[in-house]
Amino acid sequence: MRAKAALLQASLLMCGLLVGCQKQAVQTSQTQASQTQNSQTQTSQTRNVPSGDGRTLRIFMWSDYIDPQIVKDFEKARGVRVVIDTYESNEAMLAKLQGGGSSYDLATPSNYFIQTMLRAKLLQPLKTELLPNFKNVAAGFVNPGYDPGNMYTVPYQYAATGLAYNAARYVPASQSWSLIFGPADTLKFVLLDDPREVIGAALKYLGYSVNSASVPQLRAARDLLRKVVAKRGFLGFDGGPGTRNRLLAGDIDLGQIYVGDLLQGAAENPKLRVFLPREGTTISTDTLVLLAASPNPALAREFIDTVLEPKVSAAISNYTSYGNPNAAARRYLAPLLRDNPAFNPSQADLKSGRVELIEELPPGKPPRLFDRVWSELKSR
Ligand code: SPD
Repeated sequence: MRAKAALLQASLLMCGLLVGCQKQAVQTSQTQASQTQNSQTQTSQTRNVPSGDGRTLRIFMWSDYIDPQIVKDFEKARGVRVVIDTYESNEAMLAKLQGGGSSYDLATPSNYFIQTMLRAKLLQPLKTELLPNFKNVAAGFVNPGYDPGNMYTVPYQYAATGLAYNAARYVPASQSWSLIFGPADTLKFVLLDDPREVIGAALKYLGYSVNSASVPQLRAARDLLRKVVAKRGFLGFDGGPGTRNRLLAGDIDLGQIYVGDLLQGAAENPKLRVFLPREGTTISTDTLVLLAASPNPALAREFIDTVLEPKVSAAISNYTSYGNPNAAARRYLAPLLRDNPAFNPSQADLKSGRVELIEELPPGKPPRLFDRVWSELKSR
């Protein structure tokens, strides 16, 4: 009973720390977009919202991010078709949506992209009064700093970012970013294809906030990363599932990865391990949003409300191994996920900022510097 109460308390605290407490500033620039992968479905998108047939729902989401059975059940229950295209980064998602040429109903951006998408007029109000299951969202995820009043988002899943290895190939001697950011060049490794994660990890390693807007601190992170990407052992940038597959194949010693993507693979191979480096790391919440160009907003809301059902929400997290922001779903979550410290960072780590929520950067010079640093690293 006491253990249960402690778990609940920890979850509530984590929830509170995961929504951010400040109103989000407006970001004026975007990191350079990478190419969207795995996109198979494209239809024409015009400035006028196309009207759909109400029978096909198109979702643009992070890869490996939903239990396919949930999708099949929804299709069967509603007599509709669900088409899912995937992306590996917020930047790729934004670039595709801004470029037009698609008619998605829903997407799953991270918390720190919401204000950017709003400014780009990509979102429409969700109207939570039309979502009876919104009541299941854990209190700490309601009315978040990145979307006051949950006008445009419901929380979908969350995860911290860690360093992963395949213990059958290599076991690190420490749990530190210095394994890849230090001077040694003996390990093969990849970094996430995600500017906020890569620059954020460097900032953390240097003792700064992942949300630092200090030009000298960002320059220090840039100088460090220049050396890191010049190492012989650096094998490039990759998405979460790509990194997991490279670890499974034994191609790399270490990979920066969203914890959920690694834990998904650990079910297949228990030698896959992940840790949160001692210098600190990032955490972020992905959301479900209704796109302004949605041809089928009614069907899209039905899907969102289904995802908010306790058993459905838990089934998704049990499949993906990502954190779950649905209070009513907790009792259905796999105990293994609830107990993994990399999955559930401790209260102390969240409070101290060792595990820090990525927030949108304030407008102006630092985001532009951020963009330049990322462009340079990618074009090395
Ligand atoms: N395969 C699912 C990946 C989900 C990643 N979450 C976003 C983290 C953004 N920093």
